[in-house]
Amino acid sequence: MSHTVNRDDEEPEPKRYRTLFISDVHLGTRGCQADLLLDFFKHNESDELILVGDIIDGWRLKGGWYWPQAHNDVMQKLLRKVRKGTRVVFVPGNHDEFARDFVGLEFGGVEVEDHILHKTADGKTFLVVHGDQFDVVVRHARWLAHLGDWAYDFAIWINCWFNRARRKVGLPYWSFSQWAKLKVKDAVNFIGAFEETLAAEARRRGVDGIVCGHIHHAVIRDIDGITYVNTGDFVESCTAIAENFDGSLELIHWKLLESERAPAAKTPALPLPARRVAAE
Ligand SMILES: [Mn+2]
Repeated sequence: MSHTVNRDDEEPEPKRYRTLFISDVHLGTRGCQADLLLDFFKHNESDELILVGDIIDGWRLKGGWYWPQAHNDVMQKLLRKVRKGTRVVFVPGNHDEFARDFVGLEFGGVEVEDHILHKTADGKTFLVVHGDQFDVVVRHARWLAHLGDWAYDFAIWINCWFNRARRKVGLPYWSFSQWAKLKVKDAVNFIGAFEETLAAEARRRGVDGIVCGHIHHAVIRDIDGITYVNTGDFVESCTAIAENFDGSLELIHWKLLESERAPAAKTPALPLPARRVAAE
């Protein structure tokens, strides 16, 4: 028997999950870590892949074309996943808001949805939504609470149309993180307010938890009985959320894993990526 050396054998089998959630890739911008994302896709597979918004940065593309080969490779990889049997769902965010016009349609087998309800293997229901829809609510949470449901719904409506109008006239997305000016105390307050607002939305809809992105701050935490899950981003922290086949969720730091994989790495285990609220 001959033993041919197949180059592919050098790579370990990809790890398989029931579901993978990623968001805030920002393809089309220089900050996008497309190479790390391709590396992540090479080592991780899933029955379902949910893209939780801001995958393509349509706002930045207006200001100048930046689309290197690696960004193309990510798109090709996503389409190849569909062909190989992965269910890929795209839930647009504010930066790829143009895709919201195509909700309910399919592109290359990728399903576009405004939001989805994801049922885990252990029977929990999660609302999956990018999260930008709640920026105005987050900012005005304190007095909105006194006005009741109509004000809350109105704030979400205003948020949607205000930013749609800004995009039409070529203005950048009004972002809460810019408003917060990245001061540590404000950023911490903002993250907390965002997390609480989205957990409240999950409670309002009677589901067990929420999966979102938008603020580039990955975490899995319990907020008064609601499981709040944020996928983070592939700009600086390079994080993803995985659902195992038993329904349990885990946060993957891909930069961290890559450094651990490199046998020649002299640096000790990296600390967790700096927690910053990036350009949302
Ligand atoms: Mn966003």
